Amino acid sequence: SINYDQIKEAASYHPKPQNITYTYGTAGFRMRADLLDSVIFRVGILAVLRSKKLDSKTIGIMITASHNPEQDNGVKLVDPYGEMLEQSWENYATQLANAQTEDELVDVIKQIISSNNIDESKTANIVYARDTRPSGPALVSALVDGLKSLNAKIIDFGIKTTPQLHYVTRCYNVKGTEDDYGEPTEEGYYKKLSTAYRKTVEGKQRLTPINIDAANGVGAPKMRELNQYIGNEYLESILINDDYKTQGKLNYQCGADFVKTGQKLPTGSNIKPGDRAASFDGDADRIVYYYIDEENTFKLLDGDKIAGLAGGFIIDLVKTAGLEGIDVGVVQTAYANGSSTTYLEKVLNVPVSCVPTGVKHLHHEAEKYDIGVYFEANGHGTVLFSKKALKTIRSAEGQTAEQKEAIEKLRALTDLINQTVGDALSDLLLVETILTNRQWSLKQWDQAYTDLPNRLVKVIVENRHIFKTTDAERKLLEPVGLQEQINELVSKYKNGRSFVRPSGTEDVVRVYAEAATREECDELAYKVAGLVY
Ligand code: NG1
Ligand code: ZN
Repeated sequence: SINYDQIKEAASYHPKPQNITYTYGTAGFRMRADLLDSVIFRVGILAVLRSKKLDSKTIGIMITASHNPEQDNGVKLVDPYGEMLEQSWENYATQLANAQTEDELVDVIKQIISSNNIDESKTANIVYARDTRPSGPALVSALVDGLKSLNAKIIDFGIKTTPQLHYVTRCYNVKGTEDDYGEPTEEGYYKKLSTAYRKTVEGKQRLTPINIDAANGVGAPKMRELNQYIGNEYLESILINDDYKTQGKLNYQCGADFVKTGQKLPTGSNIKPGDRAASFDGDADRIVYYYIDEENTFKLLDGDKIAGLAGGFIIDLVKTAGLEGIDVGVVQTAYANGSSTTYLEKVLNVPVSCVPTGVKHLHHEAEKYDIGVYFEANGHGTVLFSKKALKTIRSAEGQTAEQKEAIEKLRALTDLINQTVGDALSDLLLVETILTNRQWSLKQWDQAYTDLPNRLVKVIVENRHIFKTTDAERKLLEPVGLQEQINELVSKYKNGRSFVRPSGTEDVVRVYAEAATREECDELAYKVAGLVY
């Protein structure tokens, strides 16, 4: 069982800095790496308690700060099936991180144990990974000190993408059961995805090369590796911004967040009209596509476009396969472009739910459908197949050749798609599969609908916590009266929509606006920002 002196001794090497309050937010802890040593040590402790609480199930820990600048880092816990840490435990993370002294730390640990009836004698199993950030190794050693202070059984999964860590965590926990998810190894991941990909494109004409901006992050070596398993005859990719070894380059003027936010090409890209391109973010859990048209205009195919593409393809397959009992739904956030929602509801005729920002909200909502497609506009998303859907797809036989083929494709998709979390590599293969099957260019895909001009601005305010939202963050409850002022502004614009919410990852308030034209949209965004400021 637990040796508290051992914990105190280990903790004394990882003291909490004075005058700082940590918060476990939508993306775990995330900030300048030099402030994270004590936090990571304590996250190790929390993971051990979580594993003990869940009967020794393996808990995952990912050290990354995604698309943030290179000097930042972060950490988050992954629950046994690859989901984000259960929300009620986020508080414990925050309490552990903020315990000032070793004695306080021990008190918090004891409280967590007693309020959850944790059996101290249970073994704790942990798997961890990190991205390519230079601060990674030092933070890993703080983590290991935390894990060892509670005698956990530890697996070092090395440098990986965030979705690979989610994948392996699930694999460990369901191995040999009816929910088996594949081999709990990096190789198992590549084999599963590549085999499924080859099945879905077999016999189809290969598309032109896909230019991939890997944000100079971990996605670069991992995409290379994956492509070797797939084979060039099935997928031709050209990597740029693949220098993950030179300091200062990670996410710098490149990557999915840079492209989506700036609505422009990443540094180093020299694509021409007709070329196909995509960007990953720094830990390869987001992807956006783009091209330039004949007029040399930059055209973005973001998470909303991917949701439309994937939703449409899956609905067609389900219909063709004759699996009428399976319902398909799409989950979005308030940041989804209004045109995408209209397209999904009116053209594809799928139910669309809107939930608050943050993957855990999207994920849980998507679980309510037999097949739930969820994407954030920024390119983070995936598709979930319920147990019922999996069973139906696996056991269906089909009468005609057409039905059989559709069933085979659906089956392959359940392996191709990383259902634990949004995954740039897996999502790239999903998009490539659909475009190959449809023989569509990016322009043809883009023609489904035209995005309404939109603008996202950050406003720095004295205290963002006074902003309280409702209706999936689309309306403000507080400060009282502000929503009425926003409504009045919005009503003056054709196709106008705007909302205000406090960020969960940065100390800012975000203002989003869309309207019929670029000028009107920008004007609306700045006027609403003016109300907030
Ligand atoms: P916040 O900072 O709460 O807006 C941002 C993204 C989310 C999500 C999280 C986690 C936008 C507008 N917000 O959240 O979509 O990705 O970070 O990384 O893109
Ligand atoms: Zn990311």
